Amino acid sequence: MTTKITSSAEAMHLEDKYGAHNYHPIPVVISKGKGVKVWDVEGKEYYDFLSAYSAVNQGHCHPKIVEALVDQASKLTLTSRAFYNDILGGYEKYITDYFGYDKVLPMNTGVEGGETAIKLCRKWAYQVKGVEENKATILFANGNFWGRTLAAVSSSDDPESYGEYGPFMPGFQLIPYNSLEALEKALQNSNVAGFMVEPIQGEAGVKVPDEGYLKGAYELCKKHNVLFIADEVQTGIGRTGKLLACDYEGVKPDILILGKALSGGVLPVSAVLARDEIMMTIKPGQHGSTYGGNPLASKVAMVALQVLKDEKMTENALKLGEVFRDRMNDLIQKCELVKLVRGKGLLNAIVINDSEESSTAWDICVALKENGLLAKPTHGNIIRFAPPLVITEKELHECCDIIEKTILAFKK
Ligand code: IF1
Repeated sequence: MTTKITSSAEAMHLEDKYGAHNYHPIPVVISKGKGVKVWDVEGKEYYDFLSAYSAVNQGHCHPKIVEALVDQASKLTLTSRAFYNDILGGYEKYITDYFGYDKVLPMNTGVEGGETAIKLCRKWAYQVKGVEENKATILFANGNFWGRTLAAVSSSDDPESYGEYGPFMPGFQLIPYNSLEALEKALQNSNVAGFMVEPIQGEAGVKVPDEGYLKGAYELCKKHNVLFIADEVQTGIGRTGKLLACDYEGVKPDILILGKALSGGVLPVSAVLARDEIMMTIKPGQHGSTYGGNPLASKVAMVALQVLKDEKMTENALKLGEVFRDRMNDLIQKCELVKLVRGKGLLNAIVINDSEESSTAWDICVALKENGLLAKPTHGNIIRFAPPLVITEKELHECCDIIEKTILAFKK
């Protein structure tokens, strides 16, 4: 028999007792979501300013996405790739047209997208670039985050991520983020096959590189015959006020990784997009996944991308991002506790004026929760604010009022 949860305390107790302790959640138990709002077990209403780490860009339980899910779920959910299905091809055409690539390789989670991109890049290095076998190097930036697999933690410089998980994957090299000099230096090695980078570093605390960095990095990669791989798992799908964050600099990645909001938060769907020269290096049997490209995910992803366009969510993120940062800059004038606000579109963070080790950012998030707004600290003293892109200007102002009131009243 399953347990029916009747209180938040009971739900938290069960997770604590029977679940691995690999997370430390804000103490709120969500049982319902709609658009920009969620409700806890007791019925208290909150604005969601995390959006499941930007997976719910289209808003919780978007009616058209849920309709597609339910409709397809009652017809066909999974065939594996041992057989064709009648949805996948249409989805592949749709998403490659949407983003302007020759081909897509469908996977499930964001980290699998990253793994796929690296495997593609290595194949390309050996077959097309002509790197000697087992010599290919992939460059990553310090502060990167692309998931939890052994390859992903092998490229991490955060001890929280990689500690005690060794031995690690060879052939990876870290360089400073936002430094074209460091990239150019690393590119002197002719075994470098790719540079994988987040256009804005999410986990590192919404770090926005200098204007011109992405374009410069792309051009350096071109000059040295190296693939520019963009991890847009968090920044993509309208979040930063453009369809892709790379669009700000007119950069078209050689390999593009998408995840999270590709399904509008309904189920794990990721995708790797590339041109034929790269994608065709992987032959039948050389990569795949049981669920990748399943008809349920394919249908959901098409609708999730369609509603983003139809409802102009990207444009809304661009416009309301300005409003949000203006409001936070006003707040900075009024209080000592907030040092700065940074971000693009509706991917923003405030930096709290305190040491990285203090619990201030966490305590502010708990106070925000009490006042009806959910957010989560990242890297010590930074709070990320990333509401669903369907938020209205009026709602955003209401949320900024909550943030302002909470922070002005905050006592350590
Ligand atoms: C956790 C952060 C966000 C990502 C980028 C790939 C992936 C992610 C740029 C992997 C995943 C997550 C996963 C989640 C926390 C989280 C996160 F706080 F760590 F930084 F979003 F901001 N590329 N990000 O941000 O995607 O395999 O998870 O689908 O691991 O606890 P995934």
